[in-house]
Amino acid sequence: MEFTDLRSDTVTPPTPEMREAMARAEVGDDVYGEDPTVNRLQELAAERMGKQAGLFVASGTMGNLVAILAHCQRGDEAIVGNKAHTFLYEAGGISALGGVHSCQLPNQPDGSLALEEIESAVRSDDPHEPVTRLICLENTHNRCGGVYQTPEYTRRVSDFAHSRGLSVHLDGARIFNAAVALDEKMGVGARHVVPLLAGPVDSVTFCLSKGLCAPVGSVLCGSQEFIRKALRLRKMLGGGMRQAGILAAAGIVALESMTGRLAEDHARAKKLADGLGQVPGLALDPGTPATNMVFLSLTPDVRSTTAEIIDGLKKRGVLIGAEGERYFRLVTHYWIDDAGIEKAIAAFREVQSTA
Ligand code: TLP
Repeated sequence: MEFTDLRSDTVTPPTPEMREAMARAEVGDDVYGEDPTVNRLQELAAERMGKQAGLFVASGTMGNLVAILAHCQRGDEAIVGNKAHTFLYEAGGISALGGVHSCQLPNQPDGSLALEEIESAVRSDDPHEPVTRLICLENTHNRCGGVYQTPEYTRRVSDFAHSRGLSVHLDGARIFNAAVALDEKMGVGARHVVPLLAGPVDSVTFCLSKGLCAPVGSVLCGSQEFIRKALRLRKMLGGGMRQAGILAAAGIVALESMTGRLAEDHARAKKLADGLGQVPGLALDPGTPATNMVFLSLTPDVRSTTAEIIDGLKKRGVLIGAEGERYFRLVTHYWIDDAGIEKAIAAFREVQSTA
C-alpha cells in the first residue's frame, strides 16, 4: 500500500534533482576542511542567514547541542520554553552532555516567551544561583502549532539579552517556513525575511532535512569566532563527517530550489484543515495551521482511543502522529499532493463514522 505520510516533514526522501547532485558531488575530507561541496553549502547557508560562517552538522539536535555548548560553560543556565524542542525532544543533551542547567519558561500560545518573564528569570549575581548565559528561541515553533515568530519579537528579545550580556540561540529548524508565512504580510520576498529573523540572534540552526527534503543535515550559523568554537565541539560529539559533500550536495539543492515552494505546503495544510474541520468528532486547534502543521483533537463524544484512530487511518493508507492523548499533528510537505489531502480527509471521515 502506498502511504500518505503526514507524520512529519522529516519523512521526506530526497528529490530526483538531489540524488543526481549527490551522485555528482565533488568531495574531500571535511575534517581537514577540504570538502568543496560542504564548504560551498556552509557559505551559502551563512549568506542566507546573514551570518559570517556556517557549520554543517548531522541533525537539528546536533546543531542545537553544539550551539548551546558553545555559548555555555558547565553549570551555566539557558532559558528555554517549556515546549521547546531543545527542552522536550533532544534527550536532555544539554544537561547530560554539557552540564547546562535549563530554566523553563511557559511558551505562550503564540510560541513566544513573555519578555517580562525572561527579564525576571535572569539570575542575580548570587553564589547560590547558576549564571544565566543564554536564551533559546524556536521559529517556527513546532509544539505550539508550527506558529511563526516575528522579526520584531526576535529583535526585542535579542536587544534585551545583549543589554544584559546574554546570548541568543535560535532553533530555526523551519525558519524558511516562518519566512514564507511572514512574507504573506510583509511582501518583501521570503529570502529577505530570513536575515530579519536570524540577524538579531547570535546563532541559528536550520534543517535541510525537513520541508526542504534533503536526506540528512542541518547548518549552524553565527560569527567566525563562534563557528570555530562550534567546530571543536562538533568533533568532540563525533560529528566530523569526512566526505560529507555527498550529503551537502543535496543541501545545496535544498537551499537553492526548495525554499521557494514551501507556500504550497502551507496552502495544502490549510486545505487539509478546512476539510477536517467538517468531519464530526474532530476539533481543530484555534488558528491551525499557521504554516505546514495541522493540530487537532478528538471531541469528548468520540469513543475511539488515540491508537484506534491512528490504526484506522493506517489501514486506509494515511499516517499521522499523536502529540498526546487524543491529540494529533499532521504535517504537509513536498511529497503530499492534492490527492493526498483528499485521501486523508476521506480516511478521517470513514474512521470517524465507525468511531
Ligand atoms: N522535530 C521532529 C521531532 O523530533 C518532533 C518533528 O517531527 O517535527 N528543532 C525543531 C523545531 C524540530 O522540530 C526538530 C525535529 C529538531 C529541532 C531536531 O531535528 P533533527 O530531527 O534533525 O535532530
